[in-house]
Amino acid sequence: MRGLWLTSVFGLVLLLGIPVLFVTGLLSYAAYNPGLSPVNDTTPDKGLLGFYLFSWPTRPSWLYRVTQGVHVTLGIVLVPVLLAKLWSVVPKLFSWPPVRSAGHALERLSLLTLVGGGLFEFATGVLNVQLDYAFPGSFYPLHFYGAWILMAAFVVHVALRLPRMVRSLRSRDLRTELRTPLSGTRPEPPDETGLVSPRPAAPTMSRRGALAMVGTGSFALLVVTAGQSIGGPLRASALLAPHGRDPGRGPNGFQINKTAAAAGVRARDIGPGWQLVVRGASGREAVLTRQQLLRLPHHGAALPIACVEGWSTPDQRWEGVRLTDLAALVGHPDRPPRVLVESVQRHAAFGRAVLSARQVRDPRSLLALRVNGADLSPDHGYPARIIVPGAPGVHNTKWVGRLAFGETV
Ligand SMILES: Nc1nc2c(c(=O)[nH]1)N[C@H]1C(S)=C(S)[C@@H](COP(=O)(O)O)O[C@H]1N2
Ligand SMILES: [Mo]
Repeated sequence: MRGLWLTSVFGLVLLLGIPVLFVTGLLSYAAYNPGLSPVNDTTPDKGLLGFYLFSWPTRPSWLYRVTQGVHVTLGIVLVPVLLAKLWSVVPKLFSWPPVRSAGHALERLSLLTLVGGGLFEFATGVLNVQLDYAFPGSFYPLHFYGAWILMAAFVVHVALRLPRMVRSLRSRDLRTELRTPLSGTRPEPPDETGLVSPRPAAPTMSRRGALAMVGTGSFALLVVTAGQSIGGPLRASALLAPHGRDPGRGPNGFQINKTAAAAGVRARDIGPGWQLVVRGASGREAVLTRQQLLRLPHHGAALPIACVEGWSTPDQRWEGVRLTDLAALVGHPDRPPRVLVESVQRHAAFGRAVLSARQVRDPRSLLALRVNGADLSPDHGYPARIIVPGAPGVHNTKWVGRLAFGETV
């Protein structure tokens, strides 16, 4: 079966899919607002590679749900295609002699980068989702730099191979191929690419069989993955969801990233003695108990939680105090600046975040005290948590202890 046509079909799918992964991945990094503060920057020393960064918008509120849902779902769905593509060119990877000329050496090097970079990006992405941040902190730079290296090799590869791919796709008719059973399957004529075996054995599978096998693999992965982002009844089929398929019932019955226990939040940190410290840029401070917070004007917002891991919740009905109202308490009556949010687990990996002025000023950005008509559960951030439209889940800090407007870290 091996030959340029089959390689080109898998190649075409990756040619369409990998740029989508690249763009949604870069968007994910932009969504962290890394330019705002080192607190947000999971990839320090990005240098020139951060040229495209922009302030992440708050509209539409499902923005990160979609970009990151697509990134993770598509990445997982493309795994069988990537493996099939590599299988289809395996003879080339071991061709002998390994280097014939300087030009050939360069080409081999770009292929090594392409294959290595591809395997690396897919492996780190899947491991990060499934092993619950297997490499805390270091995942982001690895995946980010790896993406740029992969894309450089990808662009070179496409530039070199696109004409050949187009020619080969035209050389066989897809519909005819899909009607050809095993008994009618013949090897492609040997060509200069060397993909076709010089002495092909009798086929054990048709080309349509190979396409069906890979397609079924991708479809199966889609079925066990997409539900974690789409939600509703589909969530039950999301067997690969890293945080379980059944988040329980009731107002707080939606996905939990880290439980209070897992985050090391102790009962006394969030008990009756809990207080919120709000600080303004001029140094003005307000200290509020939960009772006092509950007496401030309350507002509602229907917003999702969307995690970098690809899962998300449908809109939840949050209630709490507007960030603009809290800013007004400490000397920012209008146009409040950015805010540093610190949870009671201040020194933990996701215990702090800086929100942009644009995020603070959105009337739907809340310090939420209640969700779906009930108090927040400890695992969802009781006594109070941040909820910001359009932002990645990690910026929706739970167990908030301090808000410092205008503070730069
Ligand atoms: N203090 C604190 N807040 C946190 C986290 C954390 O580990 N500690 N995890 C964040 C991440 S990564 C996500 S996706 C959301 C998940 O919110 P949920 O568990 O209520 O769904 O909380 C965010 N807030
Ligand atoms: Mo997350």
